[in-house]
Amino acid sequence: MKPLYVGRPNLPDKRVFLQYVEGIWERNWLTNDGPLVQQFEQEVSDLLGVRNVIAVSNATVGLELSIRALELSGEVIVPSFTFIATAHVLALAGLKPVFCDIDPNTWCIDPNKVASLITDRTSAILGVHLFGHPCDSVGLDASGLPIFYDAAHAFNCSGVGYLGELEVFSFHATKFINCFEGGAITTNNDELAAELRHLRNFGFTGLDEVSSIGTNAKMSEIHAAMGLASLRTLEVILERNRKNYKEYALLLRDVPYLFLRPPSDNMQYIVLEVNLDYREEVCEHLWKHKVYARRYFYPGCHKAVPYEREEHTSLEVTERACASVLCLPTGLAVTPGDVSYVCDLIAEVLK
Ligand code: T4K
Repeated sequence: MKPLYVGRPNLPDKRVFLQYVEGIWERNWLTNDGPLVQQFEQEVSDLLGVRNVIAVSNATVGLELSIRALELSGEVIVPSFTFIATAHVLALAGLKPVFCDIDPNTWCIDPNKVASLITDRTSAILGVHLFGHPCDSVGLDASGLPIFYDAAHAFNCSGVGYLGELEVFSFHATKFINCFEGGAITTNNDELAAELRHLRNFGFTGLDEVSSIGTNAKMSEIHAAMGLASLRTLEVILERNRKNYKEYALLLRDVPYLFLRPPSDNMQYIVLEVNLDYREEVCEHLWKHKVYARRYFYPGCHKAVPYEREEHTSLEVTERACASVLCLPTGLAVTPGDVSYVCDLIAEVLK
C-alpha cells in the first residue's frame, strides 16, 4: 500500500501550469506585481466577493504585514488551538499573545471567553477559521476591538474573505489550493489594502519614495501560475474531498470511541475526535501502516516552549481538543479505496 499523508498537495493539471509558465518566458517578467499575480488576485477577489486581494509569499508573512498595517500594540487575544505560526507572528512583532479557549462545537475562539481577557493593553483579536469553520464574527464584534482573521484553512468556505479588518489565506503546498508557497490578504478597506501593498514591497509608494518600513512579501509569477492552475482544479478537488468525506462517514459510523467532526465547506481536513484513552494507539497503528495521520494542533500553542512559562487562563476545551484530535488523509492523492483502508486500520484498534 502507498503511504498516505495529511497535506499531500492537490496538484493541478501540469499542462495548464506549463501554459502559464510559457507566458512568463515570453514576457520575461518574473516578479514584482506581474500580470499573473494581478490575474490571481482578481480571480480570488471575484471568487470570495471581496474588494481587495493582496497576494503575498506565504500566510505567515501576510499576518506579519497585517499586524504592522493595523498598528497593533500590547496584547492580542488569540486561540491556542491553532498552527504555531498564528502565535509566532504576534510574538515576532513584540506583542503578547493572550490565549483564549475555544468553542466546543466549532473549535474556533469562543467569544464568550474573550471579555475576561481584555485589559487596557489589548489592541485586537486574532481569530482563526480552524479547519475551514468560520469564527463567530458577530459574537467577537461585541468586544468592540479590531478583529482580524487567520483564514489559512478557509479558502472557498462560505462566509469568509470579508470579515473584520482583514483575513489572511494560505496557499501553501498542503492547502486546499496551492501556489507551492503563497498567501493572500483580503479586505474591503481600500486604505488598508493600499498600505498592505506598500508594506509587501519594502514600503515603496513610488519609484523613489518610501513611506513605511516594509519588507519583501511579494508573490512571484511562477507561484501565481501554480495558483491560477490550481483555481481551475478547484471543483475537482472539492468533488474528491466530498467523496472521501462521505466514505469516512459511512465506514466509521459504527466504530466506537470516535466522532467524525462535521466538514467545513472545502472539506480540506478530515478531523476525528478519538476517545482520549485510545488516540495515541490509533495514531501509532496508522503510522505503522504508513498512514501518516496528524495530531493538528497538539499540544496547543500555550504549551510550546516560547509560551509555556506565561500564565494562562483555563484552556479546558483546548486541552481536550489537543488530547483527542486526529486528522486523516484526504485530497486528490487519496481515493475512496484508500479511505476504506484507513478506516479498516482504525477499526482494528477500536473494535
Ligand atoms: N495559520 C494556520 C492556521 C496554518 O495552519 C498555517 C499553516 C499558517 C497559518 C501559515 O501558513 P503558511 O505561512 O505556511 O502559508 C504544514 C504546513 O507547512 C503549514 O503551511 C500548515 N499550516 C500546517 C497545518 O501544515 P507541517 O509542519 O505539518 O508540514 P509537513 O512538512 O509535516 O507536511 C505535512 C505533510 O504533507 C507531510 O507529511 C507530507 C505532505 N507533503 C508536504 C509537502 C510540503 C507532501 O506530500 N508534499 C509537500 O510538498 O505544516
